[in-house]
This record gives sequence, C-alpha cells and structure tokens, in this order.
Amino acid sequence: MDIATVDLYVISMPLKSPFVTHLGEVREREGIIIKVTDKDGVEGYGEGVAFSTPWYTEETVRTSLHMLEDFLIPLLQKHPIKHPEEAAGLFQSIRRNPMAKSGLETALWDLYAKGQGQSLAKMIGGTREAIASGVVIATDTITKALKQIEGYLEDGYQRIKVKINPSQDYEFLGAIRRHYPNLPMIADANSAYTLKDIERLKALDDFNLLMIEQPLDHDDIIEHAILQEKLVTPICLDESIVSFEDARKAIEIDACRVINIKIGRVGGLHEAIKIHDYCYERGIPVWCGGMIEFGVSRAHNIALASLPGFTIPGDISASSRFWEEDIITPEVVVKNGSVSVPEGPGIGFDINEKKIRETLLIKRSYTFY
Ligand code: OSB
Ligand code: MG
Repeated sequence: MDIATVDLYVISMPLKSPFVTHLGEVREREGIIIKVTDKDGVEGYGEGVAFSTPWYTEETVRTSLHMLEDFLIPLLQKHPIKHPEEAAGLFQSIRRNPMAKSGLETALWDLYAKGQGQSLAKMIGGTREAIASGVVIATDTITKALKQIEGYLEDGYQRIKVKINPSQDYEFLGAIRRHYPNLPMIADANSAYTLKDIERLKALDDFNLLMIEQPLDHDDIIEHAILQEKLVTPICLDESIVSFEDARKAIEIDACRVINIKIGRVGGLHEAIKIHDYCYERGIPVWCGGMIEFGVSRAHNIALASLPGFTIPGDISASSRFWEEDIITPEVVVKNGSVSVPEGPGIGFDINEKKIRETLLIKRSYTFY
C-alpha cells in the first residue's frame, strides 16, 4: 500500500432529535473522518467514532486525535504495510485506544478494496446482498417512545432496541409490549444495574425480549455470568467486549449468549471479523452495534454485517434516523426493513465533500515520503 497522505477532518453536526440515555444526552455529534490517499490517487475513508465526552467508553474526539497524530500515523509512516490485515498488528504496540485505531484501520481497508476494484463486503467474505435493519429508541417518556416506534415501524424497521434503567424499565417495556405483542425487542441498559438489582432484571423475563444488552458494569463479566444463570432472557454484551480475547473469555464463562460487535469499540475491522468468526463457529449469534455515526462508519458497518454470522438485525439505521443530510452519497436508506449492501469498490459510497466543508471544525494533513 503506497500511501501518499493522510487527512483528518473533525466535523460536528446536530442530531435531528436528542439521544437520551441514563448516562446523559447527545444533541451534537462530533466525529473524525480519516482519508488515506495512495500514490495513484485512490482514496480510502474511515471514521473515528469516539464521542466528545467519555460517557460510553474512555476515548474522546480529542484523545483520538492525539493518538492518531502523535502515534498511529507516525507508526504507519515508519512501517509501510502491504495489506490492511497488517495494521492491527502494527497498532498493537500502542495500548487500547480502539476507536482511534479503528478509524485509521478501516480507512486502509476501504483504500485496499478500492485499489483491487472490489467491494469491501465481498473482500472480507460477506455473503448477503441486504442486511436487516433495526433502530434504537433513546428517549425518556413512554408517550415519546410509542410515537417514535410507530414511525419507525412505518419505515419498515425489523426490530427495536429500547434504552432502559432502574427508573425506566418494567412499566416502560410493558407499555410497549401491550401495544406491540410480537415486536422483536431488545432492552439496552448501558450498565445501569448491579447484581443487587437481580430481582428487577428477572422481572424483565416477562417481556419475551430478544436479549438484554449490557445490564451490569463495563468490566463485570464475572457478575454478568452470575446474572445470566438466573435469567431466561439472553444477555448480550456491548461495553464489556473491547477485543477478541474479551469475547472469547465472556463466551467461555457464559457471561453472555449474544455479542454486539462494534468495529470502533474492538479496534478495527480485523478484530471485529475475528470475533464474528469465533462466534459463527460456535453458533453464538452476533449483530452490528451503532455509534450514532456518520455515513462512513455506517458504510463499514454494512460491509461487516454482510458476513454470515450477523443473524440478528443490527443498529444499522438509515442516514435520516439521525441526520438532516449525511456526509455520504447516496445516503443509507432502509427499504422494506433492509439496507442493501453496495457492490461498488470499497465501502461503495462517495463522500459528500460539501457537507464535510459545512461541518468542518479542524483539518490536519500528513504527508508520507
Ligand atoms: O449502547 O449501543 C449502545 C449509541 C451510542 C453509544 C452506545 C450505544 C448506542 C446505541 C446505538 O444504542 C445507536 C445507533 O443506532 O447508532
Ligand atoms: Mg449498547
């Protein structure tokens, strides 16, 4: 891979409506778009998905920028690679910071696939032409939740995920279930509970949930295993899985029966595929999580979710779920509950350069010699 330049674009865009969880609200989304250009002028795009503040994981936009410009890009300048598979190994000398690594690594995957004239989905072994789409309800009243669900079901989404916490769970999910007895539904707690809440969590078995996502703390996999033993509802881990090794250990001790894979959270496409392959061999279902992301990350998610083990609809919604106008063209659209997997080279979407310019906060460029 003959890299000529790497460009970083920090952008910021307001969400159409606030994304509310017990951890706080997201109203404005900052993100880092990473462009890698090779000496033939081929461009690959990745997205750094850390948030402005460390509410979901410890990374932020600023820490990602620091990692990229002071460590990851210099490492790539010093050690040229032949294939994107090599990036994850190269970045191992830098501890953690998976979202910063993933932003650059995914750009390299897009660049390589484009250089080969092949779609990224095909290149990584994707087998689907379309992927099933789900959507997240992140709001604080039952009235608002029911109204949003009605709209999303009209749009065709195949399953919903509802954010819960100890002051918004049994009654909230019960109200939704009464309106929609058969709707495939996930409850995501983002670590709002502890093992002291075991009776509260057992009560949620009443609602025939597809799964409960990350009920306990981000590093409580032992406690998740204790909880899983007591629940009928499968536990899905999100925050607890930041590497392949985490996934392997969690499965080994039965801390979860489903895994939400996010490319950024696990440090890149290579690691995400490794987790997929491990789970696929063992019959553990996986699905692709979301990060309130822009179109570049959404496009990488689509490629990932085309792998055969992604059997549950992911948090892969249309661009219009969050944005008035996305930074890719065409935008991601949901038709009959599905998103089609593009066949064009790389991620299969173009960059909406006008939108990048309009939302740009910081631009940095690095030349490779
Ligand atoms: O816990 O899955 C999560 C968004 C931001 C941070 C964490 C989570 C989420 C979501 C997915 O729930 C939202 C989306 O569809 O992008
Ligand atoms: Mg989650």
